[in-house]
Amino acid sequence: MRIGIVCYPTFGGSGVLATELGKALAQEGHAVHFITYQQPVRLTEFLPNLFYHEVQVPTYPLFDFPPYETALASTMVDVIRNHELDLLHVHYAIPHASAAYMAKQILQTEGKNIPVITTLHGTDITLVGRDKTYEPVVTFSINQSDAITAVSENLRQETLNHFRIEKPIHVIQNFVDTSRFRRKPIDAFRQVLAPKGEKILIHASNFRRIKRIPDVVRIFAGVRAAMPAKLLFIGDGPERSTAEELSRELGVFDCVRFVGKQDQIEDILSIADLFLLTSEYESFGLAALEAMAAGVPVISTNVGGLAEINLDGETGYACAVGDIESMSRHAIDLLKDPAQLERFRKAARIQAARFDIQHILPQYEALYRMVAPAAADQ
Ligand code: GMT
Repeated sequence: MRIGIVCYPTFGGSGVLATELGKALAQEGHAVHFITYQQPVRLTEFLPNLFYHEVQVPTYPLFDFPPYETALASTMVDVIRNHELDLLHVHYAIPHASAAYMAKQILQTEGKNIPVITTLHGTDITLVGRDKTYEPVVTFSINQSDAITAVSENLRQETLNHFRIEKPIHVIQNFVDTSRFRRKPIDAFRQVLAPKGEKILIHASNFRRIKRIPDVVRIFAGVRAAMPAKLLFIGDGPERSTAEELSRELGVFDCVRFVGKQDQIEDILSIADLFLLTSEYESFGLAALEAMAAGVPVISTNVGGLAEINLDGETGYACAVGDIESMSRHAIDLLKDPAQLERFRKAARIQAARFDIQHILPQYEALYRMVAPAAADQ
């Protein structure tokens, strides 16, 4: 099939998932066209049937806010016309679902029906989408989609609780490629970061408030008081300076490394002993799943879709939001017991395998066949 994928190109989970999906679809022989304003961060390899169309947003002195959504809808129309796309799969409702609706309407005047699938990822529903400023457009454009998916059962429920959705929401959970995300023998790298055999804890995110970054630092300070340990922060964002300040205040700054945004996160995860995810909410928690695939147990909160992936007492521990004491204690107990840590590692890997891309990709393909049966028959 010829598939258009619209996503945010940045380090957020929805963009990562959309890009990995597009790459996997292209490997299956579909022609995949990414439409967004910048090359997606994980779109690094060349495949003959993988295309990238950059949305240009011309500026004009009149515009305080250049109209990205209009430019995006126009680019969608252009790509659909010129490449005869069979369907459009948009990730993150705002503003992708409404731009897709606009593109669909324009093409309908030319007698072309382009099916639109909207995948809801999280904050488009739980935070931003619920804001009164956006809610009517979000509700309308989700309902106008030919199919709707949510990345976890929890997000499906959240959507139904807060929006008047008139269509079924299909749950297609996020996935990981376990052949890529796995434990790799890169001890030399570990040696550089933790030369004295210190335990390595990792947090990866976009450092937004919802991630409760100070909790990560406090948990680490608890661990550091009990044993030699290092904390690696992967990613960047608004709470980074808070993390730096707090780690100075708690006297652990020398043991904390900020490694910034990383493309090869699978290599870094390979040296980790524990992954920390302290969010106030996660619709899914893709970063935790990727860590588990690399055999890293997860200490997380037990909110949203996290409970669907991190099995408390088996693949890690899932605690109440803000319960720093329990999270530190679990981390210390696990790190002090190599046999138990090994059991958790294996369980994490087994659990991640349930979300392997091989199981999830066919679910998207089945949905594509449902919304565009004629194209699927070709
Ligand atoms: O807030 C983020 O972490 C980024 C955001 C996004 O849309 O880029 O992530 C959301 O989508 C991810 C992929 O489906 C999920 O794994 C994250 O849990 C979700 N974030 C939240 O719900 C806060």
